[in-house]
Amino acid sequence: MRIVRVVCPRDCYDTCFLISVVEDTGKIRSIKGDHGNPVTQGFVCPRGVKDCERVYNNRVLYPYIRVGSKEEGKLKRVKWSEALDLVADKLRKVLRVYGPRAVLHLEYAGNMGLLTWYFPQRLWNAIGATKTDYSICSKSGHDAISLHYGLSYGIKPEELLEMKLIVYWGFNAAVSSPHMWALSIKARKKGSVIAVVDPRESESAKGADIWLNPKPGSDVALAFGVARYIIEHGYVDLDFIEKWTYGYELFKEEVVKWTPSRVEEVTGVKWSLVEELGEAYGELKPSATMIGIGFQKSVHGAESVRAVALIPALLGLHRGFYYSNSRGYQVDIAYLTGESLSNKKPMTISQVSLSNHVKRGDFKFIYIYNMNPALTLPNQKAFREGLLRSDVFVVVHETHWTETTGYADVVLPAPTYLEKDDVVIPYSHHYIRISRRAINPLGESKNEIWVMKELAKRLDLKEKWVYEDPWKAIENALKNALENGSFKELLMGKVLKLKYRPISDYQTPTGKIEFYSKRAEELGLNPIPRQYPLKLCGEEFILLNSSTPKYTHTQFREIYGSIPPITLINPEDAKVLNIRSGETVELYNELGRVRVRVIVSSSVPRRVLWSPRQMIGLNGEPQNSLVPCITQKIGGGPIFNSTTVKISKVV
Ligand SMILES: Nc1nc2c(c(=O)[nH]1)N[C@H]1C(S)=C(S)[C@@H](COP(=O)(O)OP(=O)(O)OC[C@H]3O[C@@H](n4cnc5c(=O)[nH]c(N)nc54)[C@H](O)[C@@H]3O)O[C@H]1N2
Ligand SMILES: Nc1nc2c(c(=O)[nH]1)N[C@H]1C(S)=C(S)[C@@H](COP(=O)(O)OP(=O)(O)OC[C@H]3O[C@@H](n4cnc5c(=O)[nH]c(N)nc54)[C@H](O)[C@@H]3O)O[C@H]1N2
Ligand code: SF4
Ligand SMILES: [Mo]
Repeated sequence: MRIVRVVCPRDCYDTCFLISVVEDTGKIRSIKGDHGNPVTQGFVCPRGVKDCERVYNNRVLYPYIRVGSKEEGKLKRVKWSEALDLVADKLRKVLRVYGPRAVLHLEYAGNMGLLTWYFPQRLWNAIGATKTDYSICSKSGHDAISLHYGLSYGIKPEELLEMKLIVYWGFNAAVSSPHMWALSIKARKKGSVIAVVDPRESESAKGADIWLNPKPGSDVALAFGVARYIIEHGYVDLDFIEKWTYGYELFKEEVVKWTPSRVEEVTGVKWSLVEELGEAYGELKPSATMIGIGFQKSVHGAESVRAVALIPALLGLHRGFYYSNSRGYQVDIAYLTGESLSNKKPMTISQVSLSNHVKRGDFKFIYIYNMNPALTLPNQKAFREGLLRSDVFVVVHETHWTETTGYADVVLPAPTYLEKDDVVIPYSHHYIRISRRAINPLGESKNEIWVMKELAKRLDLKEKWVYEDPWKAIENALKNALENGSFKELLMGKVLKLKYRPISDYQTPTGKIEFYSKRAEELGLNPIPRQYPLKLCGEEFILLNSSTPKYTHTQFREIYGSIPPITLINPEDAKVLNIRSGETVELYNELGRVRVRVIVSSSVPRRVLWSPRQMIGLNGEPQNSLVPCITQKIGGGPIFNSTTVKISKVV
């Protein structure tokens, strides 16, 4: 039996240090938590622990190419050389006839490893292929906070232990960040108070001391209500305001317009609860305002993030929020991807509205890896129609069989993180450690860099940096990024810390926290966050959807089965519609129809439904066939939590 130290590379707040226990036969027996990381604390979530099974389940093990029509979806196993020759041949032809803009590489954070996600992009940057703007997840919130703070980094997870108040705002950490949640529970044992702001009674809301449930999308009004209370009760740190901020008086003018009755009317939250949260903020210091990524995925989600992020500044806290700390580190990602090495200027396209472009046939060659877009992107109908076009060639490099591999002309087998060495950069804590290969790659799976180099050779690419030794590239990318230790020590398995930008540096035009954002003004955006009217007409419901404990997006269905096709509805609404728990309904709008089983539950408010995200309906339609390709004004993010649907009973 051997023990191999690995790091979970999934798109997750926690980036756990783990131990894989490998039998002498070369089989992984179990995955355990590793105590080497103070934030991830040696325990594993229901997903990480099952990676020892998922690694052997539903795997793509060999290269395949399509035979027959796309609709038939038949594949035949081939040799690597045949698959690569075919891919290179198609790519060459598309480049010759249409140019690099007609080539799209589509990936996201399925595995956040530097060698899995970033380095392989050198091929595409050398060609000048079209890329996406990575707007599907957190971008709007980053851009929102940047308007007031410069970069969006905030408190470090371990600081939670020192907090007297921890506010999870649109952040269901009990499910989406079990380790930061565990730190918060530890803090509570020492007397800290946990507050949750969420329209529904989420797992986190159930575990909180204070719960406020505003109507979806009414958080600017709520944040302003809280700010008003803080201002009116003398809790504002005026010395801090003077020294570190800009535009407070203008902000205050806006905030005081939010009278208790106006806040109650817009948010649906009783003023006494707003007072309770305001009082907690005023009295309990220091506090952490934890802003969810899920929170910003609505039409005006970025505005909400802006308003909430400004609360800690009133209290005299430097960056007293957490959203994602990825921009607090100085890892040279542009070097890794080759973006800063290439003299080509690739076109960047919206990831959120990509389906429309794919449907229109803007791309003739699409290379997909590290993502399952045929389930996770908005407007699935358009996306899938686009992939089925006869003039589009689709290559998918995957560890597992997915909906997306079902649309591929070529499927290439990839090893999972347990089968390759890598380094993962977290987006919450700042600890890094090399993740070592626990077992040899299964079947004929080949890693992303190998595939990239094989294609580069076939295309006869001359750029030397495409063939750079990947570990040399990591060393270069980390040159200014480490707080302690050296690259050599990293290779030896030591735990290192990433250097963090100073907490009181503000990269704004004034160099201060800007309550009134000068950059927003320049860009033609509201300098002060604004509450937009909530629109919900006639029989419409808002369909909230968020993460569940057993799945990372569409992963782990191999272990836990399908993501349940269910929707939660408030008892009053169920009564009006004459629907009972267990019955089947169709959620529909102009884009699609998705059948689900109903669960009547008072955990959701009226006119709000909740479903696990990325489920597939009983009629085979994915949830995201209901989601439009609308992009947010700030940052171009998605609007999953503004999806509106009507309900019809299926009899
Ligand atoms: N188990 C698990 N964990 C994950 C993931 C996973 O797939 N599974 N994915 C990871 C990724 S990529 C991401 S982006 C994060 C997301 O993690 P979170 O940021 O926690 O996002 P969600 O899970 O969507 O939960 C957001 C919460 O916000 C609430 N909400 C929705 N609209 C509003 C609103 O208008 N106002 C307020 N106040 N609240 C609102 C929802 O009801 C929900 O409870 O999770 C990461 N962690
Ligand atoms: N309805 C709805 N849809 C959403 C959201 C929502 O809230 N609601 N949230 C959005 C958000 S925040 C996000 S982040 C996206 C996530 O969207 P995706 O990134 O598409 O989500 P996953 O299902 O995790 O897909 C990752 C894929 O990468 C593969 N993979 C894992 N490791 C490796 C590897 O080492 N190599 C290769 N080649 N492949 C690997 C996995 O097998 C998996 O198929 O979904 C978005 N979609
Ligand atoms: S999915 Fe997240 S919480 Fe689970 S093991 Fe991986 S990093 Fe940790
Ligand atoms: Mo995400």
